[in-house]
Amino acid sequence: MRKSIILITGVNGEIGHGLVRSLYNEGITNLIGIDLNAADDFVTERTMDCLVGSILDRNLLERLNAQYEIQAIFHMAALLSTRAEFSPVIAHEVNVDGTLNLLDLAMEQAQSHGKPVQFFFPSSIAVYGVPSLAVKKKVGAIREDDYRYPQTMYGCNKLYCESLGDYYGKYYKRLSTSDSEGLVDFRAIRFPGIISAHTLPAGGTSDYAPEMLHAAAKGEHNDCFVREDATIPFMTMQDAILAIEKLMETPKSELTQTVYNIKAFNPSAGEFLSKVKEYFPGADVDFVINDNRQSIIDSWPTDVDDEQARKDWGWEPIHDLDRAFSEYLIPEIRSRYEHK
Ligand code: AKB
Repeated sequence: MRKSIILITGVNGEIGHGLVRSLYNEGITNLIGIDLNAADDFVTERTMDCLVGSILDRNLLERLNAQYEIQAIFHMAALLSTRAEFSPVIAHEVNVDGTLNLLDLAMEQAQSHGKPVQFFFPSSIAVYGVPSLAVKKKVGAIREDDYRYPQTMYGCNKLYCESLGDYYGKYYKRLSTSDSEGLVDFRAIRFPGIISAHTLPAGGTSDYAPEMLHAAAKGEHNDCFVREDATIPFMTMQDAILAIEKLMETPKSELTQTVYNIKAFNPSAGEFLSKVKEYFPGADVDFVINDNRQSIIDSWPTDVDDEQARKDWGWEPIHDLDRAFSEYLIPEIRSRYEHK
């Protein structure tokens, strides 16, 4: 009998860490991780096994396929938006081909054990592209179907993979005689920028907010690469994990979409800095604008409409901006750096 497991790709990354922390605390012990880098002690102590390797390595995925019965895949591995702009072809390989490999693994597994495999895909506000700052200011909270004109390789990859997931879930090989509908139970959330108290992001464009906060907590200088009025939605890592778990627990019959917006708060970079200064009055931050990264932020919406997530699966964030700082970021970040 193959052992039943839950697979997390990109397990050593920010959301991977958050997921491992939360699933382990809930008593889930059959987690298998994959990451390009060896997992750190936090992750290895909370997982059954962590494989070092690439999601592009079909032999590695084939070994997983043979060895385990996969119940669910949380596919977190990706090259984020800033990094992807430096290596668009590699980004496409990792973000699209890698996702295709995992969707295929999910389908093979579901066909072999005869039960649907749940597949979680973290999409992003990067799928949106608003044409100008004037439009960005005017449109306010945008719905899932609006402004899907991504201006980054990462955004293009995420948008396309949402469609791939839909294809695997609903239309896979529709000309064949065997019925595969529903075997891959694909669900996706378009995340805003995520702020964790425990980890720092790498290679994203929303990184300016968490970088500012962590630098202040460490007493270090920070150059913020966007203007003070730059505004996109954010949420805490705790809320991001809550959302993933809530969406994945919801019976499929209650979901009217495969892809959902969610949001929590959307301060400008200047408002975020003011909040940081309430707790770290000495925060040493200069606004040193990187025009290229700024233009990516300008193409992302100020706000998103998450009405459908609220209706279908009861989405509601724990943290608004004030509570994010007072209840999560500040207590945890202080204890993190005090213990270093
Ligand atoms: C990035 O900045 O690339 C990500 C995202 C918004 O998806 N954090």
